[in-house]
Amino acid sequence: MKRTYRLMRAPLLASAFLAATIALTASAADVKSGLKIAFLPKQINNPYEVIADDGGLAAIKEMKGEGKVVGPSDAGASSQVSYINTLITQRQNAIVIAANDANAVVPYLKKAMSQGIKVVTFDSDTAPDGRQIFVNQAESEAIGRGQIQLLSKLVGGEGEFAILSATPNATNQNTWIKFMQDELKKPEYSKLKLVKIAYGNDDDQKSFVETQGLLQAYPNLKGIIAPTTVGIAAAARYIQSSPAKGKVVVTGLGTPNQMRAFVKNGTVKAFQLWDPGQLGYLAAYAAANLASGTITGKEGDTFDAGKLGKRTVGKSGEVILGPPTTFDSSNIDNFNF
Ligand code: RAM
Repeated sequence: MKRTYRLMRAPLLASAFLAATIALTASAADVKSGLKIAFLPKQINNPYEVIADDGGLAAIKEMKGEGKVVGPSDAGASSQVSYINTLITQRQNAIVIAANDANAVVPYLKKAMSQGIKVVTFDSDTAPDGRQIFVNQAESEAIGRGQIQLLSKLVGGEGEFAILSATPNATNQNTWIKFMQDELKKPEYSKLKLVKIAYGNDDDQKSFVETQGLLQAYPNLKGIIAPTTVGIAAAARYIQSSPAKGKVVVTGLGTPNQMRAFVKNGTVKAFQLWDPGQLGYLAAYAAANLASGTITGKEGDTFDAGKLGKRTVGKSGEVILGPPTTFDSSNIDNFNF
């Protein structure tokens, strides 16, 4: 009995050792079927999150898993906690979360991981100890700097501008804003002045009212960067029927489908994004590979992400989808999301 035990344990220990020290390479065939994978977006009714979650569900279906989406109706810091607890009780194999706060959810995600549930963040990360992999839409630095470069082009390199962000605690927006502020230090932007960072909380009405407030408080405002799909659509809607139309530039991150009308009627000239559906799809593949034990989330691990091909885990467990696209009247009709 004892001998048998030893014989069985040895390869197990050896493979655990290998997993901890050597990057793993997985192919599509290695993913288990029947995995229970739950998506937990920032907020359930945000059109961006819906597209991302649908991409995730499509991937889970391809892998013959059981996918579902649960989540709060507001993007508040701790609004996701009770959902995480329920997913733990339900013994999901993996949780894929767009975190509303870098820290508030971490103790609960740690509890999930301690029970063998794999955790992937996507869209908005937690502190690194809250997850095994972060699937990032693009390099955060490139997104942040790119937003200032685009605004500068649109306003002719000078003038006052404001940022209309999501919630004050959103990890993704805060990271991008940090890089925007750094980009602004370059001499070529010396005539651009950031006058205010406002928060619309990824709530359409609040974002609309905040836009109105910005225009009242800063009569010389030349531009608004809203690095949130909810914010940019609300800002554009306010501006299209205000005297600021044609005078105040609205740019940021938006979905082509939500922004199309504003581009066609001249309220918005250009904005950026990636394909949120592909983001959710990639996150589901990362989660399924973790849950199948084909990767551990270590730098250099590679896995097959279906139609997105082979992907590699980078530093701090980060997997990157790809560079963002800039949309304007010349290309917006080529995109349908
Ligand atoms: C909003 C959310 C999301 C962000 C996009 C750009 O929908 O804040 O987290 O990635 O905008």
